[in-house]
Formats: sequence, structure tokens, C-alpha cells
Amino acid sequence: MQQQDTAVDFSGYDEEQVRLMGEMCILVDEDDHAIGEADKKTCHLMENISSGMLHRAFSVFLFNSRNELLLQQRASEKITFPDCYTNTCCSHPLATPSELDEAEQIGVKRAAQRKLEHELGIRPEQVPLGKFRFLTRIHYVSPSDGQWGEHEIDYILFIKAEVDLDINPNEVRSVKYVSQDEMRQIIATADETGTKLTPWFKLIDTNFLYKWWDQLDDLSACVDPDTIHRL
Ligand code: DMA
Ligand code: MN
Repeated sequence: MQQQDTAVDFSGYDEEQVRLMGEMCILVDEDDHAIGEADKKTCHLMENISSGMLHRAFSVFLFNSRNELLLQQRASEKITFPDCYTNTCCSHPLATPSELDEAEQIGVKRAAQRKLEHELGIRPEQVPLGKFRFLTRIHYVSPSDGQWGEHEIDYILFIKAEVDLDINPNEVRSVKYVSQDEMRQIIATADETGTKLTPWFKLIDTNFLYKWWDQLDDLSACVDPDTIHRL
């Protein structure tokens, strides 16, 4: 695989988001075997994605006791997919021993707990590792703009928990709990209301979300750990 160390002109981007581009992500092959590491900048440049570079990610869907989903609108400062509405929290497990640990997807769950606190101010004790349900993996590719994009194997994590929020405005512009009906309405009217949605959230919404959501109180039939869905 070609790994480019491209000089990127970060002028005009948010300083904190540029700093986070130095985080080390986990490179994987198409079967999700960890094969190396690369910084977040390298992983998200379309020129590397075009030559096949793929990394590991997670998407958390957090529901309250009324089975409403917590949506977030990404901050304008985000370098990829700014201002888009999406699921509760997404990011990448880092190339550290604790987040590389694949036993019971514990590394990905640790990363999820870390980012729920970083983005939304949710204290780790409100989202204990044992409460996350890993459902399945999704492999997708999606450009953000000409220069940046995503190419990931995305671990889907569901969690039902009552949480206190203290949102980080550098990450999150707004949040909102929605019922299934409200979610369907947001999606159906997105074009006319000018609501931008992230591509991975649209894919999950179209292919899986409602059948999983219907079974929130017993997800066992939704758990499919061995499949990597190619969307
Ligand atoms: C990346 O999310 C992960 C997925 C599933 C797209 P992100 O761009 O929100 O990551 P981060 O919060 O680390 O910038
Ligand atoms: Mn990514």
C-alpha cells in the first residue's frame, strides 16, 4: 500500500482540530486485521484512500430510557463533515495497547467511552464498558470534500443510558433526542430543510437503524460480530 506523507496546508482550519489530526489511528485490511498505524491526517486524505488505505472506527448510538436516540450536529470547526447531523458519537480507536485490544471489542468500547466524554461531557461511569452492545461492522468509503474523506471499518455500538451532557463546542454544535418518528421525518425532509447528514449515518439509517431500534430492549438477534457489511 502506498502511504503518502503529504504536506497539507492547514491554514484556515481550527487549531484544535488540526492538533487532533496527529492522533494515531489503526490501519486495517479489508478483513479488519490490524496491519499498522497512521495519523488521522494521513488516514483521511482522499489521495491515500484512493490507493486503498483503510482504518478502524466506531459509531455510538446512545438511547435514553424512553428509547430516544441522541443525535449530534457536528461543529463547524470539524475538518471532515462540518455541521452535519449524525449519530451520538463517532471516532477512531487509537493505536495504543488499550484501544488495540480486540477481546470482546474492548478497545473500541474504551475509545467510545473516551470520546463520549471528550465530545459530549458524558462521565465514564454513566457509560460503563459493559453496557455497550457491539452489533456489527460496516465497511464504507465516502468523500467529504475534494481533499478529505472517510474509508473505514466502522464498529456499531449501541448503548441505553441516562446521561448528563456538557457539550464540547469545538466538536459538537448541537444535540437533540429524537423518537423513531422524528428521525424518519428528519431524514425524509432533509433536502427541503437543508439538513446535512453524514454519509455513514445515512447508510446505517437506510440499511439497519430501525430494525435495530425496534429491538433495543433485547438486541441479541441484532448481534452479528463476524460479518463486515460492505456498503
Ligand atoms: C470518525 O468520526 C468515525 C466515523 C465512524 C466516521 P469523526 O470524524 O467524528 O472523528 P473524530 O471525532 O475523532 O474527529
Ligand atoms: Mn475516519
